[in-house]
Amino acid sequence: MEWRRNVWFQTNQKSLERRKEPGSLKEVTKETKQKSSPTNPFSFLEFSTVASQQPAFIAPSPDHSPPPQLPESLFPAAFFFSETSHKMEESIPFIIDLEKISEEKECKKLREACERWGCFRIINHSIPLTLMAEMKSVIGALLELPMEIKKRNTEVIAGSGYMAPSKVNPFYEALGLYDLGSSQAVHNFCSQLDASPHQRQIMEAYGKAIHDLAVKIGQKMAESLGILGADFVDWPCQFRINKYNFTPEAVGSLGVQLHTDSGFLTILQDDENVGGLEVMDNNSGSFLPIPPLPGSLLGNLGDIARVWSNGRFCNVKHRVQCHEASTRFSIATFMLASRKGNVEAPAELVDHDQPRLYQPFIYEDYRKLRVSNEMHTGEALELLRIA
Ligand SMILES: O=C(O)CCC(=O)C(=O)O
Repeated sequence: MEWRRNVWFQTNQKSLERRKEPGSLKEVTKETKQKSSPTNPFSFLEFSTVASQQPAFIAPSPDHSPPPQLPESLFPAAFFFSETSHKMEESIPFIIDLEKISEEKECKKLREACERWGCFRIINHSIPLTLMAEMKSVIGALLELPMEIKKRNTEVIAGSGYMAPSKVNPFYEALGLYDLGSSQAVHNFCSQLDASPHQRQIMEAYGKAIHDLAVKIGQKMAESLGILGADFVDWPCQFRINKYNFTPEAVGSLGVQLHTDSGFLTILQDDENVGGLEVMDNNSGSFLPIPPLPGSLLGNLGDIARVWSNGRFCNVKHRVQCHEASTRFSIATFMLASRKGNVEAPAELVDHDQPRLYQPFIYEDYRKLRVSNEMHTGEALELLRIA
């Protein structure tokens, strides 16, 4: 354990030094502020910055052992405060330690994160660090394949296959599959891309581990609202691997536009070196950068989480900004909605004081509603609102 702590402290020092350099996140944030103009749609937004240093790379153990159990005090990066107010009471209770999730305090923290932000970091999640690192290297190789091979990755549902760089997102491309819980779907994806036996093995192991994790976190989110026995095992998961080809010209522009995820819960392995993800604070409309926290994952709540919780949980608006000319990768697992029947809040979450907010609907219909109306930030929910 000692050597891991040493790696952490040494690299963390470097990270602190880097933060002071021109071009660091803080500097770029300032620059973005200065550059904003009446023609910039985001010019009214106020940026906040990270209060303290981010932990650095934690070397993976060679034996697929569980992630190191670092105490929360070693993860100060998860606490933010507003650059203008500097009030620590605005900090986000943001890190969820899955090893402690059966404790009341941690479960309450999960509920608060879901209600206030719709977003939280996950530590001690039990996905081996080596598997995460190997998966990153597999997706790097798959996204390097020639275009004609990547184009074989066709859609099963809208948006589930290959996405080439486009006019809207010129620096972004992605490969994907529907659905991760199906070994046949994973097999088909690997075959489309001529994956090697090793790449298949990693995809299968990662797919199973991350699917199980999404199910577990879904259950804990439900428990945090007092719903026991909610079962997410059969909820389909869309899977997407993202690459951001950030060139020097891309600096200052968006890698992915502002959006909410349409499903219930997204588990994101964001790039451990290259930041850029920002979430919107629904209270103020300002953006918070989410700096990398190596070895952790991120939980993002989508539109279905808002409906299922009868308005208690927040669907987080987020986007990816290019801050540096560097390739960024991320791996997203979207747990969508129940395969059977309607999307609706369980009866336990509906009563006289909190009447049902949304009419029950089929998830696929909701997805089409979003696409056909070009409503990418959850506005389509308003079309289904009944209270
Ligand atoms: O790359 C990221 O960090 C975010 C990706 C994302 O928002 C998405 O895939 O929906």
